[in-house]
Amino acid sequence: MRFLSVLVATGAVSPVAAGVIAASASLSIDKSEACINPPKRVEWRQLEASQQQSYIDAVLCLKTKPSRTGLETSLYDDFPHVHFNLNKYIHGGAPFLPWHRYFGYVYLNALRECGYTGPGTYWDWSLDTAGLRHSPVMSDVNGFGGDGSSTRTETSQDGRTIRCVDSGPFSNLRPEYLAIDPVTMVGGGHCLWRNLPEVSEPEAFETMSKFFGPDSLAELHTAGNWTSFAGGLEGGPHGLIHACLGGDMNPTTSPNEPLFFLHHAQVDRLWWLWQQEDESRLSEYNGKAIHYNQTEATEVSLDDILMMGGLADDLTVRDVMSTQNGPLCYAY
Ligand SMILES: *[C@@H]1O[C@H](CO)[C@@H](O)[C@H](O)[C@H]1NC(C)=O
Ligand SMILES: *[C@@H]1O[C@H](CO)[C@@H](O)[C@H](O)[C@H]1NC(C)=O
Ligand SMILES: [Cu+2]
Repeated sequence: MRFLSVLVATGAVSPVAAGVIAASASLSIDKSEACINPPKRVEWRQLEASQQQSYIDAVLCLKTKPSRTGLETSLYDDFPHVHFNLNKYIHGGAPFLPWHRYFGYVYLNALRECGYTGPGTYWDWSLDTAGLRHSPVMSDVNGFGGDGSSTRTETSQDGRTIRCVDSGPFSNLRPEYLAIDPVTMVGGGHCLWRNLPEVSEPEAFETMSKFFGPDSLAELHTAGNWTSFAGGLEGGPHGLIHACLGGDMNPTTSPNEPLFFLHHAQVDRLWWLWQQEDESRLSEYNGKAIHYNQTEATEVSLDDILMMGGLADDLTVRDVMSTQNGPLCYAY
């Protein structure tokens, strides 16, 4: 709380954001509560302008809340920190979709504690193949700001020159941690940074954007089994959007980028839409993963634990397979 009052005194946080502060414990999940009328998540463009603003204010507010995972930094920084620590388990294997589904749910709950009352929201980037920077999502007004700046740069913790986002609501945001390789993360803070290939390498963007456009998504939707669907989604459109924002969206601390969560909600929605095609897909889960504290990949199961590193109760994969019949309780 002392940290917060210093920020308020120096005007570093808006009174609106500061008004909702209360130290919070790890999110606990009541598994016995029935899911009735699951609320729908909507595309960013479907939110009212006031809801967009309230979402953005809540994101900024996370920086003023204490860490839940025992860090000396903020609740904002807990998300990239947890994501980095679990890297081997949550990427490149079966847990990718269920873990990120739960992670996005925990994040939305954190925004709720910061006063956001609007619907959960996703970014349908398949609408933006003409250039991500033209998307309303990347607007300076009621959006997440645009590309990094070639004139406002700084040196990151690992000695790179990074292009700071210098427009929009996050131009003063300073994420604390940065993954400098898959096993090393450093503190010290840096500006939120982006580096859009569509500006620096338009031809590369044109090639990549075909793979996250409507035709590619329609093809992915016809995948006949979990392995081809989940693998195609993670390695295809999911990875390409990370690459097409660049900057903070690339390293394993990518939840530093506020758009990470709108992106992953879209990834989650694509899985949800695929699951809608056949009820058996609500329990279709197989393949391998490098489980926590292990080095070799082994078979997964619906009873595997999805760890949240202290941000929230751990759940099982089974708990999150359906968003509408289980503790998460939402739809698209
Ligand atoms: C899943 O689908 C892919 C692509 O159609 C196919 O090659 C693979 O054999 C299928 N896997 C299983 C386990 O059925
Ligand atoms: C892995 O190791 C960490 C740290 O030692 C421990 O907290 C965690 O419970 C372990 N995870 C599992 C699934 O055993
Ligand atoms: Cu991830």
